[in-house]
Amino acid sequence: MPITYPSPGGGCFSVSGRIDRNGGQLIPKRDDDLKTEPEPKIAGERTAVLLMRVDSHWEDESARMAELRGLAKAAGYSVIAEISQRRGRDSRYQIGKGKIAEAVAFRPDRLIFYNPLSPGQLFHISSEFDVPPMDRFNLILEIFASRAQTREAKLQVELARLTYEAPFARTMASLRKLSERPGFRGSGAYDESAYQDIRGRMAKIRSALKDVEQTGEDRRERRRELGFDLVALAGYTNAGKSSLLNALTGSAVAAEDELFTTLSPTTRSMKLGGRGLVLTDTVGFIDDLPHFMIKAFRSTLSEIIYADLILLVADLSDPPETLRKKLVASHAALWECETKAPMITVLNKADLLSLDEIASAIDQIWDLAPHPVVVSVKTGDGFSDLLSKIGEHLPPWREQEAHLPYTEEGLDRLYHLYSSAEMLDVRYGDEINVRFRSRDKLGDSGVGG
Ligand SMILES: Nc1nc2c(ncn2[C@@H]2O[C@H](COP(=O)(O)OP(=O)(O)OP(=O)(O)O)[C@@H](O)[C@H]2O)c(=O)[nH]1
Ligand SMILES: [Mg+2]
Repeated sequence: MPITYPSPGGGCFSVSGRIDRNGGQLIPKRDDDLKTEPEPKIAGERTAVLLMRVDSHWEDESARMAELRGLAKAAGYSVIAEISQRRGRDSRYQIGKGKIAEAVAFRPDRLIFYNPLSPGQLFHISSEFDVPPMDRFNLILEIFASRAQTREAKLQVELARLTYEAPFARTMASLRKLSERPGFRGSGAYDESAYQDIRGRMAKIRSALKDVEQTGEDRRERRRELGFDLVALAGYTNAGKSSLLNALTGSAVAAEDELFTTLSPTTRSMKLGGRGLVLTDTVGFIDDLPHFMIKAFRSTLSEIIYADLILLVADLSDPPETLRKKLVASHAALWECETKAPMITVLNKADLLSLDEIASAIDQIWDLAPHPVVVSVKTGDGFSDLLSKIGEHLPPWREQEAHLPYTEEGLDRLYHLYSSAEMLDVRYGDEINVRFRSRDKLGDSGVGG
């Protein structure tokens, strides 16, 4: 049962808000501001006001607001005002009720909260204001839903949405009942059955995704048997993962200055010193990614989980505090995925910094950046270092021997070795004696004879 929001505010015109970028506070409109003709809304354009309750220990509220703005943009909203307030959490409205009233006065189509909204808060805000609220997780889900193209991505998004909504469905239904019939407590059998429907659908999706995961596992196994090393690109959204994939493999995967451009894994191959690599680009990470989302995206993330090597891409041009936070978020996500592969940290976008700035940035994040390499995908700087580091960290190749019979099967194996291993010596006698170098897996799969 999807959460039902009240219908949007209905205003056809938006009045632009003025935002004080330093304090993040909304500046009240002056009279002369009001003289400006409101810009007509472009057909289909959705407007939003961003609301953020600033916790006392936060020092990076403007970076958090900037990211929320980026997410809103990626979801197709045009942000008309940003309102923040430093205060403790309000149990009914998350932020001060007066701030919500200020936001509603802009007549946006949506109120987007940075802070997570509990089912109770969602209910109270929805019932007292006529602009539907959503929080950051919901916004991320909306972006994912609009970009999901493959069956796998669609199933994952639905699973994440249902996991997110299940507790809401229960609470919203009973709160609605409470408000309709004062004195009536508890949800009835109907609400419980709707909740059970959600659980049932989630179980079905999980099982379908297990099949997808198995297919992925078989595909990775086949690639390894063909002698490919599997390299996964991971990292915070917008760090330049797809751009790096394009630069290394000469492809043209979509790379945009927008959050979550990539959702489904994209794979391209390349050669490195005689070895074949399969590079996979996947969905980016974001701060505070809830555990349920990582679980829902497990089949996509398994390209990272089971890789032979992970390239953790980071945007070195971010302010050091932001860069640290993004690296922490990336490591936390990788930790949740239980990755075991070695990792190289690709510090990208070096073209945007001076040499001094690069040195100072590295100084502040070295503990979060295993095996760092500074590159610029834009200029190609640092690529030779990156390629030699990749070579150093690939699974080792060892020298092996095979004795193949002169049969169709033996010749098939020989052909397979030529395409997947470095051939050192081939002698034709009573049988074909081959000396080659390859990763262990080839020997294990019986090709080694
Ligand atoms: N200046 C500069 N910009 C870069 C560099 N590498 C990537 N970019 C830009 O950074 C933005 C994001 O790049 P993407 O490759 O889409 O990043 P991503 O990590 O794949 O992002 P998502 O798929 O959205 O998670 C794009 O506008 C790129 O052109 C670089 O070395 N220098
Ligand atoms: Mg991408």
